[in-house]
Amino acid sequence: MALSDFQSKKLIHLFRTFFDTDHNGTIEKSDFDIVADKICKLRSWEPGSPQYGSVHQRLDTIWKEISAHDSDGDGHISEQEWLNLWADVLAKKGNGGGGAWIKHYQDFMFDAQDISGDGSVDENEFVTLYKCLGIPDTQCKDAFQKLTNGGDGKLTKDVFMQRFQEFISSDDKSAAGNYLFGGSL
Ligand SMILES: [Ca+2]
Ligand SMILES: [Ca+2]
Repeated sequence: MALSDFQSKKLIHLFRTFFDTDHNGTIEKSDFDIVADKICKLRSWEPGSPQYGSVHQRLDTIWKEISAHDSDGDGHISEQEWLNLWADVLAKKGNGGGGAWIKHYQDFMFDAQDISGDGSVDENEFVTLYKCLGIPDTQCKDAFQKLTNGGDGKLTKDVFMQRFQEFISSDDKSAAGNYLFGGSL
């Protein structure tokens, strides 16, 4: 199915902000290494620790799964390849589905946000991770307020998954999930 302009805009925001971390216009393995290093540094996980190994291994798996969509085989995912990937995902699976890598990415992002490991994400945890990944402070706080409909709540995994679906598939400009990746859209 064809993506709407609004869906494309959100997915390009995700591409540019969370995936193309070196901002060279394409996604490649080194972008994932940058994210892994940032998260390990934030959490003080040293090379050789199980947590360091796990972060790198999980992101490595996600990159391998995403790189299956590198249609021209140049080792990079371009913005067009990224949009084709999502059009394909949404066409095949409907609004409730996703490729294997999407589930892996959802689990990874939720775990990365849930710093205390209690199964839900509070504003401080959300802002801490997103700031580390380069989202401005006020934008992180604003996004968390939107995601939790007012902000004193916590983001549970169920709500996170619901917001993720809204982010990728909703054409409703007022959907809370539009803010999942900190975007001012
Ligand atoms: Ca890149
Ligand atoms: Ca490519």
